[in-house]
Amino acid sequence: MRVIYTIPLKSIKQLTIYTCLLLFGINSFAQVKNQTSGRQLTRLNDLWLFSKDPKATASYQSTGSLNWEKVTLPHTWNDKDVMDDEPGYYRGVGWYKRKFVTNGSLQGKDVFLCFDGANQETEVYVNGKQASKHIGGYTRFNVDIGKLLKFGADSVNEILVKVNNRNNDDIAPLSADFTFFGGIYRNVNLLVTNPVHFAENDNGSDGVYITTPVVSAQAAQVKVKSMLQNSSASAQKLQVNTVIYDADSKRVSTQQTLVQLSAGQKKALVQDLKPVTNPNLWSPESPYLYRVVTSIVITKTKQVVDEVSNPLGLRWFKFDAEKGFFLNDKPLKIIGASRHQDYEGMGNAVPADLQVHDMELLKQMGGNFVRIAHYPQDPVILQTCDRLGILASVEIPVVNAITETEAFTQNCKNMQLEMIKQNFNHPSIIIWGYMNEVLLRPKFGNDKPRQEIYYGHIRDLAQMLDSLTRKEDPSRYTMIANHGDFDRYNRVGLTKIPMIVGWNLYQGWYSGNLSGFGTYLDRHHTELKDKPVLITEYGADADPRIRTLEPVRFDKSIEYAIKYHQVYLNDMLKRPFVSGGMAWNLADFNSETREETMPHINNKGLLTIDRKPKDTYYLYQAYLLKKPFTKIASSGWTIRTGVADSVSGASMQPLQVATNARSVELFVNGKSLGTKAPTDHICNFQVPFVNGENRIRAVDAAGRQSDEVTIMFNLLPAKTNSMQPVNQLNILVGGNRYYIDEQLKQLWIPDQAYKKGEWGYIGGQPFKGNNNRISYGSDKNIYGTFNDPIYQTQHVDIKQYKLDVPDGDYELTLLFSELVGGETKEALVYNLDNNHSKEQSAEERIFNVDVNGVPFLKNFNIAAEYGYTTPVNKTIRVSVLNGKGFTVDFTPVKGKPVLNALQLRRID
Ligand code: GCB
Repeated sequence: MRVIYTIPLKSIKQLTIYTCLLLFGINSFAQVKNQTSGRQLTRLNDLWLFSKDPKATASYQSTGSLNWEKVTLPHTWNDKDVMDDEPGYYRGVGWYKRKFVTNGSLQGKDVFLCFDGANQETEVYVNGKQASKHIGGYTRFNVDIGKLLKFGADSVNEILVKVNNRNNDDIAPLSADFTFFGGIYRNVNLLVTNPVHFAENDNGSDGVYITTPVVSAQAAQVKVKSMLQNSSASAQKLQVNTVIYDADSKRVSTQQTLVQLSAGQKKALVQDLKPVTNPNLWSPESPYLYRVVTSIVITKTKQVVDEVSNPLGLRWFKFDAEKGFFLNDKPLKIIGASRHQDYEGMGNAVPADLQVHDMELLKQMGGNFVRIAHYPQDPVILQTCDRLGILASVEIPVVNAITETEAFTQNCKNMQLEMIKQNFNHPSIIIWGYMNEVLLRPKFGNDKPRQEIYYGHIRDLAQMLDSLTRKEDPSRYTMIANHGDFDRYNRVGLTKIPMIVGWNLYQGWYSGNLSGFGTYLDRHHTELKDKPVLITEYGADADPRIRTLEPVRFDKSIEYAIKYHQVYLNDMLKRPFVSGGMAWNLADFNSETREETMPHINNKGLLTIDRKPKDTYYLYQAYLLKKPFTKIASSGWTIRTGVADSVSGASMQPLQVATNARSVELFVNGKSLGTKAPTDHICNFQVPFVNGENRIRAVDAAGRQSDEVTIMFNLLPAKTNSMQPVNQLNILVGGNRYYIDEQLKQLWIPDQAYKKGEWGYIGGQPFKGNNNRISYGSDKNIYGTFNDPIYQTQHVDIKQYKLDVPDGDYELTLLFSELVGGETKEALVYNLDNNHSKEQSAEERIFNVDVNGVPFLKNFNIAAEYGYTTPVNKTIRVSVLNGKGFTVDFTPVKGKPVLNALQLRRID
């Protein structure tokens, strides 16, 4: 594992190094490993030029004519186009180039460009000659450029990199619910070594592999395997020194071994170190790290020619099919989340600090595990896991399907090897994975014999990857993550091959109901008795802008998501055979093909895509944290509206408090509402909201933890036709949810059937899209708005809308969007009971709208005038007189009239 050190410019010697770095054009953040170690590793992220102009697909020869823009790495070319309404994003070639000035000091050195990740096919050219080609977007690769460089005084070299993120059937992933952002989206480093060094060409690793064959509370055996390389023209007598330092930099074990390497030879050396006695064990509560420093010394001159440093965590673990997971002989329920690597507005090109912060947020949530899914991620993730004590699994991106070619198999094999070798020394890793939901929508559905052959290829690939993994690293477990089709995975044999079966389960979301989750777990326990199990995914969309008093499956409300996670957590926690589970996902992430309430974003995250905690995150804190925790879970819902009770004058609405205390007392504007004990870590209070400010304070039983929030309440009079003016009403017609428009700070409220003295629809029924999981509304992208949920619900066949409001001048806006028809889009593969392929037939819809008897919209045809799933707002100014309020009449000309939302504003 490679570590980059910052060295203060103390001595003249170091100044020389710094000068030399400036010559390379390396920015002021450049960091350098102490030169006595013999290697220099410096960041090379600045001063790149990038081109993706139409000629960008051209060959190397024609890159001279491209239009170049200045960029700094990490960089992706898809940060913007994945968010527009145009389906698809650029998947093709992008070129990067950079000048690289050398002086004589590099002569005789080995020089490598180290790419932490570029998606996904990368060719590197130096001074016009191809230096390498790498396949796969998620692992590191080192390119030996030394032989292609010019070394004269101030020689200018040109590095040119061609990156291609096109679809390539021979490279995983083929399809997935995430975006395949293109570019050099991780750091690039320049590595300069002496000719004798730890091998850089062993699958992108740093050439040192540490194992701990036996660890107990009394002693830990440590074995270090080093890949040594002599690229000089003469034989070398060497000494390899390995030292284990404890966290106080005290040497706790050392080993010196003499080795001889002939010219050009590469050799593996294994050192068995003297056991570390009474080791400080590594665990989530106490992530104690030793360091293993391995150096190569020329015997004759005593010169240290190379040195690498790796973390060492001493721990042992096991998965048991009956009793779950054990770390250092103690049972430990694994609870955490999966993580994708992108961030709002940045795509996958995310600075290290933000990535580290993700792991900190996982730790602060009380999580002890991260599933790094569906692909290996930036090196800082695992470094942070080691440091914070977060256990981890990593996997290669074989997602949804495979290609039955030799090339696909070989690429998978290389990815698996790279993943294992590059991350081998992280104590946080306990599992290597290699497939996710690979039988989701198996190919050849109409040709069963052919499908059996396909299954056979999947089985062979799984077997090959599993055997390879066990051979490369017998100290860890292997895992496949399956979707919830027990019989299919069993029949194909994928539940037998890995050491752990992972299930991605969505009962109560994509299919079935919440009680199906526990039933599924018990089925595993009965039928796969000997297989340890992890719930590798579970989750529900949670749009913090959507709230409801009546949560139902697929309403995307936070309230449903809380209910969902409570059930899943309870079911996992009470079953010892379930080793643990990982919520899908730590944070919302980009998935370009998704529509729903936040187009292009999968919002199952416990955090938003810019990493703000959702109430579900607080729920996890309440379940997992040992220290006292109390948080008002409805804290994101700070603007509310409701109708006043005619007796009390206030409006009763629920408010949730997440806690790990025995009880919580709630105060509203200083007055106690009493104390409540939580159910599944949530206290449900009914709060009598008054108009204006409601200062809410929750205090735990012991008075140790409290939380406060101020909720602005817009109290509607019990009767809207009372003399009290109604300044504004925003109604989501055909829906049962509240929607917070964050930009305008406005709240949209659920619809109701007309009640005298209030408002509501007359006739018709809520629109229901053509899939079984959705209770009302549509999940289609509404073009050109961020407020999709305003237009995604609709009342169909509506006869009238009445609003009984006092006399006055008003602006009435009727909001429409044609939700039926338009292009047939492919169903999202995960929606297993959704069949979008049968798009509801779009019969022509033409209707008239009259407001208080005056024609407003005549022969209104939304689709013809505006197109499908497009927001349409129609505003009319009306003076209400004689206590008549509003009557909006909808008269069909053809088909059924609709209304999606309604806004009333008083303007006098
Ligand atoms: C899954 C997939 C994951 C999706 C997730 C979802 O089963 O493994 O890639 O993002 O479901 O949210 O649909």
